[in-house]
Amino acid sequence: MSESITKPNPYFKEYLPQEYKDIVEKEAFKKNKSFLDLGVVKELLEEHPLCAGCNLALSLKLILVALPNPEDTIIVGSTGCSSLALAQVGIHNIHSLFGNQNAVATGLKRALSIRFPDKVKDVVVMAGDGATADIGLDMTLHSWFRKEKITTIMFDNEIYANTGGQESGMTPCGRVVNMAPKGKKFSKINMPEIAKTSGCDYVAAVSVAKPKSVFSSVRKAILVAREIGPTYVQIFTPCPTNLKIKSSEAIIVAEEKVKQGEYPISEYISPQAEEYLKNLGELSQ
Ligand SMILES: Cc1ncc(C[n+]2csc(CCOP(=O)(O)OP(=O)(O)O)c2C)c(N)n1
Ligand SMILES: [Mg+2]
Repeated sequence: MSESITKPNPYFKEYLPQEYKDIVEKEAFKKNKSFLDLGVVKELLEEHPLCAGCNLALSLKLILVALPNPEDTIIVGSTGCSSLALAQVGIHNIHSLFGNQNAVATGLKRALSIRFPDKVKDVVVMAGDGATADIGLDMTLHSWFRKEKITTIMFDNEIYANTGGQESGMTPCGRVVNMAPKGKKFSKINMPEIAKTSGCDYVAAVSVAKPKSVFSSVRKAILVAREIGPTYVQIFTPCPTNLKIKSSEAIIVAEEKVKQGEYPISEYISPQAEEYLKNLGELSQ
């Protein structure tokens, strides 16, 4: 999307919905926002159909405010709870077939770099744990092996939430869920470690309960993907509906499980990415 396309034609302006005019005029497209801008500037997503207390919805708002250049960002989503909200985000996004998101993002990134050789277009995959680490694992891994310059963000609610609660590879061992009544039989997949060994130059596992770390890891991941290589951010977003947590307490669970060591937080930056971020002055954030 370019600024000239998003700016309303003065002759038609009065016919445009207020929502659209607000997005263009009230700094939703401002570059390099701070996470303190959340709630102050016009947001790229203000309404969504997700459940009350949904940690995924909160993390999506944090991701959107962290985009270094929203106008030139294209989101690639996948089927799942996030896709219900992504359709209402005020920037370009593509809905891929469940699990195919990193393959679609690969084609898109390559096509954009041919079509706009002098412009940076950030391609950011946003998908659930089932889409990223189970059914789409092949596509996720191979985009990393090929060193595609895209960012992959996983909303890790540790379950197939949208289909009523089946276990995913990211569900912890022993967890009983609606459609795994005997409890999960094997351990949670260590995706951050897999991302690192598969060639990602920036890898972070963060919790939605720490907004600043979600913001800064998404920002670093997108910047590194521009110049260095693939990047991965995994956000812990426990699902109140499936885990039967009170809506008002969902964010507390996101904090407590990290404090109790049940959800490991980590960050890996490759030497090249570290050098690059240092030169950009991004490492102190
Ligand atoms: C090709 C394909 N396979 C299966 C499905 C069914 N399906 C829809 S959403 C979903 C679960 C998504 O789980 P996850 O990726 O963790 O996202 P969440 O809903 O938890 O946010 C599944 C299996 C589908 N829509 N398309
Ligand atoms: Mg999920």
